[in-house]
Order: sequence, then structure tokens, then C-alpha cells
Amino acid sequence: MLKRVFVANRGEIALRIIRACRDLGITSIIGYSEADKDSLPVNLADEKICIGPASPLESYLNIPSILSAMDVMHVDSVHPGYGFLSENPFFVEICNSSRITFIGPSADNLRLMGNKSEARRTVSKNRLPVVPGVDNLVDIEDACKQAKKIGFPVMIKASAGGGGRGMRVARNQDEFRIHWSACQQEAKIAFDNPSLYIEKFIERPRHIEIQVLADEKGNVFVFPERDCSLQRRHQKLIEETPSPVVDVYIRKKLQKIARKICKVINYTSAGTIEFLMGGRYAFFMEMNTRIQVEHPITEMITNFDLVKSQIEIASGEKIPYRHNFVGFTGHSIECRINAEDPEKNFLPSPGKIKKLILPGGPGIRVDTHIYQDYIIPPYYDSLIAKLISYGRTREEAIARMQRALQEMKVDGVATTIDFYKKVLEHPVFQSGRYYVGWLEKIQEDSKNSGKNQ
Ligand code: MV4
Repeated sequence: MLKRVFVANRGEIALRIIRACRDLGITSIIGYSEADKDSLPVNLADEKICIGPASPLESYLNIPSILSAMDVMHVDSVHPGYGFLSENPFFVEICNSSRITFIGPSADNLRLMGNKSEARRTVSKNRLPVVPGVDNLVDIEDACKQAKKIGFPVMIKASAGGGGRGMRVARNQDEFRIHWSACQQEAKIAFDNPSLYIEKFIERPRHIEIQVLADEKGNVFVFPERDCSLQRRHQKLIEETPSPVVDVYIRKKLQKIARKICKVINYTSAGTIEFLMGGRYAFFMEMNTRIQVEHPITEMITNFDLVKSQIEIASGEKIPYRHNFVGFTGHSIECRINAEDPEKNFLPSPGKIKKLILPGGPGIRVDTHIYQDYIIPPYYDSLIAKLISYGRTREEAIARMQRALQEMKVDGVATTIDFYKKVLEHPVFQSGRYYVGWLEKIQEDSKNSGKNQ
């Protein structure tokens, strides 16, 4: 078993990793930036070392700095959390050559799935469903011809993009030519790779994903789906599991696809296969090769500890579970509470937390790194807490989440707590019939009704 884990992250996920280490009886060593010296994970880790200034480029993304910190602290492994270096194949290779175990997938897995059109091609080659589309486009004329063949509207995506970055919808040939050139320019600048691919645009889709765990012995475990369709500008806001629109047949289908993908690429560690669902049709979209923000809802309904499993897998252990299709009971929902002002277009609101009351009671889990008098630094993302509810039914999970939102009080900074209260009360959320563009649509509708009055 690994003995000394370097935590190469911050905030709630750093704390989550520290807790998994403690449960396993192994030592956690956190690398932190100057701006995070008073944070809870730095306080609670077994050992700590500063890795640089506040700016992420100089600390959490600074590979030489992290390598020397890992060397000084004599660690045998590193957990990257999500974001930062978690999906960087170069970092994995450097760790390997320094004899430090990267707690995550192989560099090859990261490289393959990091290129979204290569991922798409791999999946399609194995006769698994992808959105109708094409890559390997020669020039704009070829692309336009292919788009016409697929039928408008189409979506133009950057091969090196993902997570909503570098994509545009074209509804006709004129729009296509404009967006193609703009997309190419953007992709060149943002990802240093101008390569694009096109797909049929799926209207009002849902974002459904399957959590997987794969060990080094070739065992692949697939979990029930998470529904992450409640988003705003590609930021997930509420996730739930199981999905209100997925029945046992669709679930089994998604799980079989996810398992096959992991098998053909020889995947290891935790990962997530993203699907786009239009009606009852599901298409592979992307694979996320990391532990995700929303992993706790899967833990709530399956009793797995996914971070602990990642560490056990990286230690070369088998997953001690008998079924490849993981069973579950009940329903779980997560609200990502941000220090942002919904009244000011979700403008980040860093600063000192003057008063804090955290919720609790039956069916509530709170993953957070904040505490009273903590100062939220302005340099990082604005996630301050994940409220996770569990219920035997969706209705019970919603009611408990509403209780938790009522109980939670944060003074000193603006938060999204009241915004969530409104969303949870909304009949469309309660009916489960929301989709990925829904929040933007009701925001647009409420603006327009304002104009008409
Ligand atoms: C799409 C799509 C519709 N049709 N592809 C965005 C993130 C990445 N994982 C994939 N995304 C999408 N790809 C096709 N062919 C819709 C999305 C999408 C989305 C689009 C607009 C506004 C919000 C969205 C949220 C999730 C997914």
C-alpha cells in the first residue's frame, strides 16, 4: 500500500483526499500556495509544504515546484484532485520517471481522452454510439459540404477543447462559414491546436454520465448514472443520481458502453463517461479522466468511497466488490454553493466569512473547506461548499436539500444559496423535465417578460 500521498490541490477536494488517506491509515502531505496557508486542508493534513505564490501558474500548476516539494517530503505518490494537473500526461510521465505513483489513469489514457475527436473516433471504431458527425476535415469547403450532408443545425467543436470550451452552433451554410473560421482561430489560440470536428446539434439534450472504477487487474466497475443537465454557461450547478429520465434499460445500455470503452483503452482508476441524451437516444460525448466534483452523490447511493478506491487501485489492489454493475439504493442530489452574486450575473464574491452555519441532520453531507473567519482568496474558483442530500426517493432528497439550504447561513460574502432555493421550488425542476439549456432559457424568458410589462 502507498504510504505517503502528496495532495496536489486545494479547497474541498484537498480535504476530501486527506480524509480518504486518514481512513486508510496513510500519511497526507499537502502542497499549498501562499494564499492558502490558513486553509482547512493545510490545517488538517499530516504534513505541509508551501509550493509557491497565490497565482496558480506559480504554485498548483508549477510542475518543477511540485516535484521539488515531493522530493523534499519523500512522498511515494501524488493525488491531483480535479482541475490543475489532474489530466496532464506530461506531469504523469515526470512522476513516473521520479518513481512517484500518480493516483489516476496512465499518461496514454489521458492523452487519448484529452483529444476529443480522437476519443470520438476510438469509441465509434468500436461500434459504440457517437453523435452523427465527421472529423479529419480538409478545409472549409469540405467541412461545409459535410455539414450539409449531416443536416443543419450542426455543432462545430475543437478537437482539443472539451467541457463546453471552443464550440459553436451553426444553423445554415452562411453561419457555418462564419463560425468555422472563428472556431479555428479560437482553438489555435486557446488550445494551440486548430483542428475541429462537426456533429449534428442535439436540441434540448441532457447531460448524463457514468462513473467507472477500473483496477490494474482489468476489472471494470460501472455505477448508476448521474444527471448533470442543470448547468449555467457550462458550469454544473445541480447534479442528481439516478437520473429522473433514465430507466433500467437505458441505464444498462449506458453502463455496458462505459464498460466497453474502459476495456478497449485499458483504462485504470476512476473516470467518467459523458453522454448526450436526446429523447431515449444516448451518444458518447467525452471521457473525464479524473475524480469529479460531483462524485459524492454516487458515493451516497452506492456506499463506495471513490477516492479511497483510487488510492487502493494505485497501490495495485483489486476492488473488493463482486458485481461489475454496482447496485444502489435511494436518490442523491448535490448543490454546488459558490461565493458568487446571482444578482450581479454570478460575479465572484471573495472575502471574509463573518458568520457561518452549516446544515446537518439525516441525509445531509457537506463537503467544504470553509469555516467562520476564513478569507476566500480571489485567485481560484468560487466553489465554497457542496451540499449533498440523500433520500429513499427523489422527493425525500429534494425535501432534505431544501431543509439544508434553509439551515445554511453565510455572512460576509454573496452566495448562490437563495438561487438554489428558487430552482428547487421550480415546477420544471420538481418534475425532472429540465435540460442543458433550461436555466439560460428561463433567464431569457424572465428578461423578456420584464420588457413587455
Ligand atoms: C453538444 C450539444 C448538442 N449537440 N453536442 C457542451 C459540453 C460538452 N461536454 C458537450 N457539450 C454539448 N455538446 C451536440 N452535438 C450540447 C452540449 C451542451 C451544451 C450546449 C449548449 C449549452 C449548454 C450545454 C450544456 C451541456 C452540453
